[in-house]
Amino acid sequence: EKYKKASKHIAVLAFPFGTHAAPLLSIIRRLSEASPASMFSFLCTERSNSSTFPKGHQKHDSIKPFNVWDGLPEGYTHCLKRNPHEPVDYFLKAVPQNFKDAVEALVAETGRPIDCLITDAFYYFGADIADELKVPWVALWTASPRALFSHAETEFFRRHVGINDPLDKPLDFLQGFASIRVADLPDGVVRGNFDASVPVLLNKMGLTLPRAAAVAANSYEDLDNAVVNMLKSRYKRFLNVGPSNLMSSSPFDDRHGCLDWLERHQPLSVVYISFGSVITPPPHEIEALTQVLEESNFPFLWSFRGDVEKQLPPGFPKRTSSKGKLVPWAPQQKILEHPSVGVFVSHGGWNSILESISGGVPMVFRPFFGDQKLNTRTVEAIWGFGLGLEGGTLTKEAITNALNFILSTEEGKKMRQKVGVQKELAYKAVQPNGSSIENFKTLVGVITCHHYL
Ligand code: U2F
Repeated sequence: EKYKKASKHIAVLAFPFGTHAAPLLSIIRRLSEASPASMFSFLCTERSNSSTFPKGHQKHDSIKPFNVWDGLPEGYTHCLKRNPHEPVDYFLKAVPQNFKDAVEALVAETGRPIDCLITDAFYYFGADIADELKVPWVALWTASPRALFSHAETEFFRRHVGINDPLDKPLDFLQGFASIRVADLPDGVVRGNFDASVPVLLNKMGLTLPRAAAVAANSYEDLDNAVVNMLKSRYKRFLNVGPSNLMSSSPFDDRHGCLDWLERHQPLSVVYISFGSVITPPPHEIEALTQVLEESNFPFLWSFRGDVEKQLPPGFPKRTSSKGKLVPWAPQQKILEHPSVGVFVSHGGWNSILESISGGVPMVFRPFFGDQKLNTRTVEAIWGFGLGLEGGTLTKEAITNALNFILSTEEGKKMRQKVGVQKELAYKAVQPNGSSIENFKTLVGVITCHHYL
């Protein structure tokens, strides 16, 4: 019934891995508030929908989740031992047909055609589906504008970087990239397996996004402005509408008492550690990190996604219980806003960087895949509020040096000042008349009016 009465029916195609679906849903919630007469159908896998949509989400009953096939073979089980990229490869074999089938079923079930298609920017095929439906296509990029630019310009990078060029060769042939090196570019741009499923997807995305009525990104205009301007010249509309964590207050769960624990610590003293939602570092790196934490005096809060009994040295949690806290999941955004946190040890995921900026916390990086090396280098060499580990991995010496640098030196203080400046700019972007708010209004116009096609 609601579908029949709705002024617009907007189909949303989400990407079910990493932290993609949650920021997309957070933007959809804001769009729904701005356009309350529209109905939004949010298509993703059952597994992703069940964690993205909190139980009893009646508050937003104009956003309905629909499940698409995840492409997994019968009986496939998710477990820590498996390669975390395996379900992604299966899923990418099922697209775009699973989405096409689901959109068809959705229209049949609701009796309501689609008026606009919003997709994760990964889904280059959104362009064709939208053309077939004769509706505008809006793409949301959930990582940094600079990573997007690297995929948009993959052909250009491949022309300028030879297969035998050294990994530390600077990309000084491109404005704004002189401090970035060949090794920092996302996987599959100039190195790695070009035929792997994600590089193929991102390369096609780079070629297709100019067809989108708008490309929205979870960032703000003042962060990496030169790159933002280059993207604006490539797309019909390139709209930074973030940081999404500052745009809406999402509910948080502190069942492990992290915030109370932080209350008991000195300002700027705590090391917060999290490697995001996909990765657990390899055993020898975990061991190096646990040794540093045992031997040093830093209080630490570690969101550890592995098996504490099996993956941490025996007795580690007990021996460090007076100065450390281990939890399986933490209210990260709130933690980074807490005055006790002095540094964030991270894998360099984009959401983590935005949340660290919003909390004014300098970072130490151990990047793993995708955009994480590029993010690390950008924060370290261009924005100056974080450090990549010497040698790139978690070793005792590299961790100790980086933590001491940030927590106990004058240069570390300067990093905190620099991230503080970004924090102010981020907050400014989301204030009334701020750039992200204005861009958001344009986005609302695109999804509610047909003439934007
Ligand atoms: C993929 O990122 P990840 O999900 O691995 O990492 P982030 O982008 O940093 O996002 C992690 C989110 O999970 C939250 C945290 C972030 O919003 O606040 N979180 C939490 O609430 N509690 C915890 O204990 C731990 C994390 C990919 F791997 C990256 O390379 C991309 O940059 C990213 C965006 O496309 O997606």
